[in-house]
Amino acid sequence: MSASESPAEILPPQVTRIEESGKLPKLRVETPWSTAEVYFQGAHVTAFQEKGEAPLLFLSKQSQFIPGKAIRGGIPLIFPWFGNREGHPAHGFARTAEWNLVDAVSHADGRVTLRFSLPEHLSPLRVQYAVTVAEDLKLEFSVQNPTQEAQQVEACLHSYFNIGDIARTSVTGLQKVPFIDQLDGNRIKSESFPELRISEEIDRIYIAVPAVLEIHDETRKRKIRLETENSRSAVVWNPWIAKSQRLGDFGDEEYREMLCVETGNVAGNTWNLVPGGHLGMKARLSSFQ
Ligand code: TA6
Repeated sequence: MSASESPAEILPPQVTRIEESGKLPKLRVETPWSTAEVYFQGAHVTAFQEKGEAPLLFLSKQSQFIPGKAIRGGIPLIFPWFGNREGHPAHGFARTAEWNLVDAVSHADGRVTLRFSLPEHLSPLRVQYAVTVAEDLKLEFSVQNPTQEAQQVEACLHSYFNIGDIARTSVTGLQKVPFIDQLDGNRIKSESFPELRISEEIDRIYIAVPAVLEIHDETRKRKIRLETENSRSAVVWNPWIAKSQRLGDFGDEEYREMLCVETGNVAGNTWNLVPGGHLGMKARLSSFQ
């Protein structure tokens, strides 16, 4: 029985499994405030949209939805490493693995929670991920180390946000925060401006970030708020023109309508899980005018 047919799929009426031939199986969630979609591959949230609002997340029109290939957009789960690793998939294997659905719960107040677990044969660690859909999107990622050795891992919610125009977008909350500039020899620099604006390719790993970051989308007159717990890193990425053209699953012009602000614990903030240890991180994504 594949993970997407796990017995836990006694789904509440707000959750529908969609399995079209030749396509990756996914769950669609309807709440009084919003809709969402989550693929079993990677426990990958690909859509979240409040009723009457523009989608919160960006999903490339050229994403390929091929088993074993990361979906371009939404919220890829980066684990157990961030970045490239010789002979292994970039950003770890979690985002291309088929996760098990532990349960789908419709709460009395209308919220819906989907809980996923990484199949045990893929990692000696016990990894769980809960997605709660309401007027906002809550994500909780946790790792438990049942082994007798300490384990070092990186974990990151690689969130792609849908914006009206990158030229009229800024990120606040990063002023004075040091960052690793992945486009300049991984030099350590410091953010000097209260508002980060983007006019070229950007690929920065901010370290020791505050718990609240905001994306100001001037075109849509909306702010996207990221509220995190136990996430000391934030990665800001936009491929801009040249890299967009090199990416096979990303439109040449799509850099204009997306921005990655990824939250987690990577680079200098790698998690050290002692034997029997447990670590977790949370993110609440919301938007407001
Ligand atoms: O977001 C940071 C980053 O590491 C960038 O360097 C870029 O490679 C991006 O992730 C996307 O990576 P992917 O493996 O999904 O193409």
